[in-house]
Amino acid sequence: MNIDQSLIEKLINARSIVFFTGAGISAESGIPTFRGKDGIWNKLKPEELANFGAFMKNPDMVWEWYNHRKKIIHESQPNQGHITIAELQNFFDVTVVTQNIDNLHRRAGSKKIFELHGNIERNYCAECKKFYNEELDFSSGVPKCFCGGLIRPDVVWFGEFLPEAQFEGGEKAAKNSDIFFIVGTSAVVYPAAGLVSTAKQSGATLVEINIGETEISSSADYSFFGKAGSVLPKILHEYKSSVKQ
Ligand code: BV8
Ligand code: ZN
Repeated sequence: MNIDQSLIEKLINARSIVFFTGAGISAESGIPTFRGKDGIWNKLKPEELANFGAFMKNPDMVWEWYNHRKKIIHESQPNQGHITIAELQNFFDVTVVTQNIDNLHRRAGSKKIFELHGNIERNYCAECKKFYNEELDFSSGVPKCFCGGLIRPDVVWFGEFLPEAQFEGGEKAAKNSDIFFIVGTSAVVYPAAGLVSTAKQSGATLVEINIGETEISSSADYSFFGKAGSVLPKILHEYKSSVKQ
């Protein structure tokens, strides 16, 4: 796969770049995506698990599912996709705007991260919003807060508003970006997917990296159809060798 020289030119003149990421960037770390062939949503319906009503109706089942995902995440490592994005901080003002709750961008060394859909490593009381980020004890069922409220994972469920500061931060970054990379997302969940058109309307160059076509392929200026863990290092390599010349 060759990287268009015109994109490398744009990178050489760029100041701030944004990486808008989805489950696809963590696939090579062994974390199942949602809609891929072995995607989570093939087996379980999001409305059955990733929403507040389901949690209040059956908190044990919902926690069983999040603890299962947390175990997979703890047994996984950031891959070359996450690592390359972190390394690009040495050359650009890089902002990560992610839909992933897996904390892998942070573990890879990325500093400026907006988590639109929360983070599985944090928890809070569904009643009084008190945070509980230590390891939770499930020996007597779903853990409760001092106030008696149920403790839930700090993730955004369907029908819930996104954390304002995170979404506004992502929106601002999209508006100020010279190059807006869209990596490993099917871009169907809103309002997150709306950031693609926000960046486009602000004049950013859109670069899609995905193993297949998506909803936004038609509006991308560049589309690289390959694995993020191999395409991103190639782009960094091409950039480095161009700035050296
Ligand atoms: C809300 C956290 C206000 C929990 C998640 C407008 C139009 C239509 C619907 C709506 C709308 N506005 C709101 C809605 C409703 C809903 C929505 O968008 N529904 C969709 C399904 C149509 N949105 C909401 O409910 C949002 N809240 O709007 O609140 C409100 C309030 C009251 C009433 C109404 C509105 C909240 C949405 C957040 C839900 N939480 N996650 C958890 O993780 O458990 S969403 C979750 O699913 C992820 O965070 C992510 O956002 C999404 C999955 O998408 P992707 O990450 O892209 O993953 P996917 O598997 O789909 O795709 C992977 C891609 O990677 C593929 O393209 C594949 O080809 C590619 N790939 C695979 N391997 C690789 C690769 N690419 C590169 N390299 C590889 N190796
Ligand atoms: Zn409480």
